[in-house]
Amino acid sequence: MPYSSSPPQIPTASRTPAPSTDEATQSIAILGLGAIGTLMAWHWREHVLYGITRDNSRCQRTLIDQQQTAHSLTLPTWQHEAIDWLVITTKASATLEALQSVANQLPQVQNILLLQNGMGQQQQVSDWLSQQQCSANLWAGISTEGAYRQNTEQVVYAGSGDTHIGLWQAQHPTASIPNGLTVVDDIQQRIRAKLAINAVINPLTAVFRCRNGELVSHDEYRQALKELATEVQQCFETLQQPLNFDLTERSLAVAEATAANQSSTLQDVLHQRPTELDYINGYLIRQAQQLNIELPLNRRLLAQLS
Ligand code: NAD
Ligand code: KPL
Repeated sequence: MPYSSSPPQIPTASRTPAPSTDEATQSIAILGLGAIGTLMAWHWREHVLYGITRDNSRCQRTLIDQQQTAHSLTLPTWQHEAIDWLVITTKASATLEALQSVANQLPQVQNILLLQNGMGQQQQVSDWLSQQQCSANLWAGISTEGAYRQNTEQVVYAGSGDTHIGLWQAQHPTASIPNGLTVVDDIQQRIRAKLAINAVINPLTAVFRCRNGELVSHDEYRQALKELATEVQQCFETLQQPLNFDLTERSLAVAEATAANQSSTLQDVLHQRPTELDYINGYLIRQAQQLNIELPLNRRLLAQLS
């Protein structure tokens, strides 16, 4: 049983830079024990783990793996222990508030990783950390893993994928990296590429209440996809951050490859939860606005889904 119910002692050695190897035991606190947070806790079950919930309640979760086996996870609450990684897996909009809720403990943190979709929250956090003169390294990551919450405590591992992380500001990483994460030196470009695809597929599937594949097979939806992808592609060019692929083709390919999926935005809408579109299309609208550029299709979709 890899988890203990009382906080384990952190060996002093974990505070000094360790060689970059998957085998090194890390101390990791997870802030946001929803679908992805619980899945990562399970991947990292051999490390020293802590959880953080809104009400400081015990972090008791069950992960149902792809063989339908249920794994019970109990993470002690992170208090003032020194940790190698603070990993934030809240929705994008909750990021800064969640981090601020542990502001007093940040001197104990070596690395902060934001593992989320969307953009805007990373720079908000980076600016706030600078104001606080916090010395922790800020990392950002994106994942193609799939998990969903069956209820507050049960998470289902729906599909395995890759998780890439990189330092938010270009520096040389010196940290030891937990298993399952691949370090890249172009994380901002990768996040932008994912955001571009999400900006096309997610609002359209939510507005049309359709599965991803229907954006390809249904003529009217495919036309809407082409028009939105063109607007998003041009937006990135105007921002002088051109995508290095054709967004219409890539969006059609991703929609086809994930044909049976309900996008995360459609799931949020169907469950009457707030969507992350303000950190996807909303982010693009705000960036474009700074250059006096309008994104009418993005704006209309956002208004329809608000
Ligand atoms: P989720 O809603 O299941 O989990 C978020 C968790 O954060 C919830 O348990 C919530 O209670 C908690 N939280 C919010 N504010 C908090 C606070 N202040 N303190 C402590 N806990 C707090 O969401 P999710 O599906 O896990 O998604 C998280 C992020 O990961 C999103 O950006 C999403 O787009 C991204 N993502 C999810 C998946 C997936 O398959 N679920 C895949 C890739 C990326
Ligand atoms: O990331 C996704 C999401 O649903 O948020 C896609 C790629 C659209 C797959 O469903």
